[in-house]
Amino acid sequence: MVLCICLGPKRSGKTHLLKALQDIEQVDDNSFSTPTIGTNIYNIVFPIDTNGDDNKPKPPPPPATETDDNENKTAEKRKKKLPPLKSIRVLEIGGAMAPIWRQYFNDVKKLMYVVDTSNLCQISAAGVLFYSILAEPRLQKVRILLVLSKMDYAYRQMRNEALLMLQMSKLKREIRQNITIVEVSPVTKVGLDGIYNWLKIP
Ligand SMILES: Nc1nc2c(ncn2[C@@H]2O[C@H](COP(=O)(O)OP(=O)(O)OP(=O)(O)O)[C@@H](O)[C@H]2O)c(=O)[nH]1
Ligand SMILES: [Mg+2]
Repeated sequence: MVLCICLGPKRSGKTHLLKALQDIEQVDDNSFSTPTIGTNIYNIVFPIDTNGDDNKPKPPPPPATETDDNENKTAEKRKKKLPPLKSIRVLEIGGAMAPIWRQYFNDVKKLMYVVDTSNLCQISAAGVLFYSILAEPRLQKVRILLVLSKMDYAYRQMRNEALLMLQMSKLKREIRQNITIVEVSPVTKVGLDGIYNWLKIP
C-alpha cells in the first residue's frame, strides 16, 4: 500500500481538499471543516478517465522482427512499469500536530503539502516549515506535491507571488526532490484533476 501523507499549516485547507477528493459533492461554498486535532484518513478512489485515456483500448503491438530486438526489449521494460493506482489512502496530520509530524515519516512514499494562498501572515512561515520537511533524511526519495490552496479567493496570492513568498527558487536549489505544483480550490473544483493524476502514480 502506497503511503501518502498530507501536511500543511493550521487551516491551510487540507481537510477541505481531501474531503473534496474523496467525494466531490461533500464540499461547496457553504461547507466548513473543523481543525484536525490528530489525524484523519481518507480513502480516495480515482474517478475513471481523469486522463482521458484510462479506458481507451490499447493498439495491438506490432509483429516482432529480428531487426527491432532492442525496441522489443524497451517495450518489455515499459510493460513491466506498474499500472496507475485505482485508489489511495491519504493520511492528513493536522497543522496543530506540526511539532510531531516527523513521527509519521516512516515508510512514506508521497507527501502533499498544502499552503493557503489567501493567508499572507502564514505563507512565509509555511515555506520555512516546508523546507524543514524536505530536508528530512527519510523523505529524500519521496514524491512531493505542493498544493497552492484556496484559489477561489479574490485576495489570494497568484501562483508566482506565492512561490516567491515561499522562496521556492532558493528551496529548489537546496533540495533533492522534484516538486510538482498545483493550484487548487475544492470549492470551485479547480485543480482537482491534477491532484488525482499525481496521486495515481504508483
Ligand atoms: N473559500 C475557500 N475556503 C476554504 C478552502 N479550503 C478550506 N477553506 C476554509 O478554510 C477552513 C480551514 O480548512 P481546513 O480544510 O479545515 O484546514 P486544515 O488544513 O485541515 O486545518 P487543520 O486541520 O487545522 O490543520 C475550512 O473550514 C474552510 O472554511 C478553499 O479552497 N476555498
Ligand atoms: Mg484538517
